[in-house]
Amino acid sequence: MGEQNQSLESFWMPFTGNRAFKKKPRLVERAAGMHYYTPGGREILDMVAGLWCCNAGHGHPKIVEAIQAQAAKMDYAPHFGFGHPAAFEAADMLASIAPEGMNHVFFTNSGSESVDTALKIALAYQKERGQASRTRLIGRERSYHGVGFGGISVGGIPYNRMQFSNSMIPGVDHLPHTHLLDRNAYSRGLPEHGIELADELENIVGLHHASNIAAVIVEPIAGSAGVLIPPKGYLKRLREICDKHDILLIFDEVITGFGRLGDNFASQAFDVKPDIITAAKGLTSGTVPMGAVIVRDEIYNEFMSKPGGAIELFHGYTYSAHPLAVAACKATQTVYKDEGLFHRAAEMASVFEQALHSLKGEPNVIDVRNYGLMGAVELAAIDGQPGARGADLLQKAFDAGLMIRITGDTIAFSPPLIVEESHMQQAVETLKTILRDL
Ligand code: PXG
Repeated sequence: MGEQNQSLESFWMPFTGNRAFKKKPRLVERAAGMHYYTPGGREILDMVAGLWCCNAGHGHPKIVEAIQAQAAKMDYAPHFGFGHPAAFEAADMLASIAPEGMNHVFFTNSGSESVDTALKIALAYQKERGQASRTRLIGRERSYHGVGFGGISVGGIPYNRMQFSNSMIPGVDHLPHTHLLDRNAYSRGLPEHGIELADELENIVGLHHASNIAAVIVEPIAGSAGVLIPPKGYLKRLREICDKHDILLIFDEVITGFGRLGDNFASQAFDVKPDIITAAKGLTSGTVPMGAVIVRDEIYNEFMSKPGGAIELFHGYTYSAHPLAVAACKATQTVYKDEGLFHRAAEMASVFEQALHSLKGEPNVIDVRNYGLMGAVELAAIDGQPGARGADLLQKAFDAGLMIRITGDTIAFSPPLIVEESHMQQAVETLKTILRDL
């Protein structure tokens, strides 16, 4: 069916201006390697890995084969009281790339479910270890932790909370965000200024008392809010303050996991060990929905230390460790390893940095920032119309054969880890042309 005459009415699209989209749709129907293809066959360079997830590139034959073979062998297996051997193997594979001492994995189907699962594990753990008064959760401004009630409550994106403001879970505080444009603009890698923002955690502890606080959750690099990179020393300082007050630290690595920062997880890239990691997206290179929560052994062992064989955690999903997701996860992790894609991401990071920073000085560009294969170019908003310039640019980029992600007036980049220098040059040249007559 052509792009023009398909009915788009029935699908209520997520996080999309439905009316604007349906007037002028941007449709893709095929993908391979670094590219999408429109129904008319036009090639679109994918500089966001779909939605920060297709880290192995599109349509990797080994991942495709594994999913096809599993679909033919066993469609579904229950994991409430039964098990499927491959699911245990997938958990082992994740434990082997997680930071040391984090060897237990709870499977979910998305980043949102991973976040809500992690928050529930944190709360239940505090209760299990006899610290039931530790119920408060601390998130951060401008953070995105998915769309579950837990996730939007600890999250810090005003529009995502606005329609639900009376229904947030109680007992949540927010750290300040770390985006200091006036002090850190055009930083390459970690910005110099802002470590002191972590000390706000001491103030929150001072206000509520540590004995009431369960966990802090942060994205090591905030993705959705426009790639906000932590100031030097900031994450270590958060870890120190959590240790001092016996508070759990959760890293939401839904975007930063699986090579995005040139290492297995941001935890390793930044050498800061959290107590819980949430993951999704790159876990299966976006091929089959799957999420995971990876916990420190002490947390798992606390649940397992009680006598008897009863259920230890009253939580789980019909599709936890779905066989298709497990097959995709195992094949994806094998591809990452065999093809050295995380190492490749680390090697390409400086080329990526050069390419992005060449946009400095173009019309309306007010910041360029990057770490690993994650980066952003921030544009000045049009007076009184925040987001309008970004929306215009998204459309023009698509028309010119380039897929990027826009948050407000910030362009985000997170290319598949197979990206070549020529793709980066193409993206930057396309953007230069558009910015010059936007
Ligand atoms: N945590 C983080 C850090 C995320 O980036 C989620 C949780 C939720 O994952 P699910 O799988 O439930 O969507 C995410 C998701 C964007 C964008 O444009 C980012 C996400 C999702 C959709 C759009 O930046 N991240």
